[in-house]
Amino acid sequence: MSKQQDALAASGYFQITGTLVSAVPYGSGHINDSYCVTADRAGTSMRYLIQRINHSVFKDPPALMQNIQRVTAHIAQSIAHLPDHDRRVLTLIPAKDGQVFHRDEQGNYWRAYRFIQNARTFDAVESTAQAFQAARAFGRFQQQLATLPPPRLHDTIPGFHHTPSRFATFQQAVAADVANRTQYAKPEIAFALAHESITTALLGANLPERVTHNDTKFNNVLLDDATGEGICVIDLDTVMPGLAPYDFGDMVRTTTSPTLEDERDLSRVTMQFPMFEALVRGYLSAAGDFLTRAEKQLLVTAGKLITFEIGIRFLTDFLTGDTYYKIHRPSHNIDRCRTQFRLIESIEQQEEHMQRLVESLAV
Ligand code: ADP
Ligand code: GN1
Ligand code: MG
Repeated sequence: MSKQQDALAASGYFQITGTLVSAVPYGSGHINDSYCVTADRAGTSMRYLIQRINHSVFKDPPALMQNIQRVTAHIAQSIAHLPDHDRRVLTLIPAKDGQVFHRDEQGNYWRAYRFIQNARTFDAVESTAQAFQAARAFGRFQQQLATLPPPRLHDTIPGFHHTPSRFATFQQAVAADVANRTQYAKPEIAFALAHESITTALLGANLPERVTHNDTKFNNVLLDDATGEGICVIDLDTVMPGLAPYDFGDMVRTTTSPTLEDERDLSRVTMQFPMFEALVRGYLSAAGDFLTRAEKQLLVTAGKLITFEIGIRFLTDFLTGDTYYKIHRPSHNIDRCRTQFRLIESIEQQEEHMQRLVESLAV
């Protein structure tokens, strides 16, 4: 069976009424497999978002699904009074046996969401209005989850944003050189080694633990087609306890340059100040009230730090033979790494200006 047939077969185990018609690969994520599934219900076409969870990355899919179930239910309850509330949070569709996932015969875990209509994601930012909206949506998401009742969420990937551990793994990859590729990445390895001091900038700051998203890429928020509003935060596998500035940092990484994450023309990769300003304004418009002064002071540092963290993760994957991220060409991971490192240089050139802006807005 092809992967699409697997997805269609898995869809049959969920509480979807009508006749299943097709499953089409969807989105541009690097880890899970996503499909838009269409079902015909009495002549009306209904869409669903079906995903296969990558269980070599997420080791405990039932725990992960329990997190998602709690998080989506909590947000749904808090916005039940709003018009359009069912487009403002993901809604899981239970399996026919009542569970929130389906496990197939090959041991794969699947889940299904209601499809949110009239909204879409973008891989690259096009306007400051989009940047503002994305940041506001991620800020609102943190704010909504500030009231999540105990117990603590599961760590779906332990040490996910423990940057010093990521750095140690990178150093081990250089030393082992299992794929014999260090020869092709000398300038990138040198850049990473020269920037080691960034790795402790947030962990050493004694910040409060919060419920955070941890993968706040620009393409993980749906923007409403009609109004442009950041309507729904998606891709919830990494929602777990974390530090708030990391979420802001990944917005800086993915929502300030006009380029894609894997742009090969590095002269086009640049931290655009107006985009950064829109991110700060959007994020603080939703999260400004609960963030501490220390968290706000670290927003610029977080942008640089997370760009570095993801850069060394791409570099590590290149050096170890492309085992983690999906790649679409042989040099994909080193291309992605170079883009991140170029963005860090651009941030470093504007860091003082960025910090002054944050100081002026973070009252
Ligand atoms: P990945 O881990 O592959 O990035 P995502 O959860 O981000 O998976 O979903 C992939 C893409 O599918 C998103 O970029 C978005 O365009 C779309 N998507 C995800 N969930 C929904 C949904 N419930 N309704 C409509 N589109 C969705
Ligand atoms: C992965 O699954 P996706 O594509 O949203 C990765 C993130 C990285 C991102 C880089 C679980 O996210 O940590 O920031 O790629 N997710 C995981 O694009 O490792
Ligand atoms: Mg995604």
